[in-house]
Amino acid sequence: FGQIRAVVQPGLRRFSSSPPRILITGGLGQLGRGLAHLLRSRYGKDNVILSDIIRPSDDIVRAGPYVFADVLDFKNLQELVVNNRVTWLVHFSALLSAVGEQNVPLAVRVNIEGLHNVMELSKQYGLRLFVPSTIGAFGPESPRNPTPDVTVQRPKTIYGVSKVHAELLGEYYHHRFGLDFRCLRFPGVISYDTPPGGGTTDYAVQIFHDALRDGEFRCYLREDTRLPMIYIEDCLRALAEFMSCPEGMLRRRTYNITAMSFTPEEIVRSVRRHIPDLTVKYAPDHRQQIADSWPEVFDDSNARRDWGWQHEYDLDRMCDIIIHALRVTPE
Ligand code: AKB
Repeated sequence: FGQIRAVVQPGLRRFSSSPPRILITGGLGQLGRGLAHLLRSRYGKDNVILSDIIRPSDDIVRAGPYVFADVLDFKNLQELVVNNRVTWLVHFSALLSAVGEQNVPLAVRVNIEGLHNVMELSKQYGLRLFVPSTIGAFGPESPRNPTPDVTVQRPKTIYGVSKVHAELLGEYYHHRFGLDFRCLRFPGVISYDTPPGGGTTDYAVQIFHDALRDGEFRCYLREDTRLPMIYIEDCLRALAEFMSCPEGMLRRRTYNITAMSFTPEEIVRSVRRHIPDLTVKYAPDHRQQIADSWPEVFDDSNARRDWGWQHEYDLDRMCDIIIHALRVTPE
């Protein structure tokens, strides 16, 4: 009976066994703080440790445990896992698609060597390991509309190559050593209070800030570039649901998930319902070539069937919420 205890803190679900102890790497990127908030509400504040190599602000420290963790330093990670009795690891550290192309050696180190460290550590300590993958794990030879879970993957960015490597290595460690590896391929994630870090889909975040501040938006993709997208709330809920899913429900270790697919022209139309005078200029740059090699529509039917994935936000609903929130609390 030693393991069996009920958690009675207000607002928490009751557990028949101990809640997980979760470490999030790369925690000060676009997703970490929101995920920590969500998981802390489910599993208790002190059971979720946010980590990064960045000096945290006061509100990050106030929100719950925050530690320094360099994913390139195995011993540092090992010490954190041991000292904090970590049982789940969410590995967010990575250079995204556009920024990865600007510094390939760094992307190789962070995205590939960093992954090797967390993978090995998760194997040694029996952790449940979540690694996000991406629409960027596909390339021009993949079917683009729709793109299924299993198909040709020949990405043309170092980011995409590193994510295919993560998917394959994780699946191999699962098959060979029984590692509880879980991976969701995310589309472009849209948030308004945490900036994305150098991706190709970032225009769909930037538009809200530029439209409200200047009434002008310069888009680095062509107006007809269709890409799969998801609102951050849906993305984080998907991750939390997938991580808490009983093993028996999973029929694969890597799933596509998505909520919508739109073009710059379509998001502009949706934003103009609130800001009719918005002016837009299209000036495609190097990111156009990356976007042109990615899926237009993602097939996530396996996730919907196997573990009940369902999105809640479509384009208009997401735009309504973001514009309202940014008007109430301007930057
Ligand atoms: C990027 O644009 O690089 C990311 C992604 C789709 O993985 N947002």
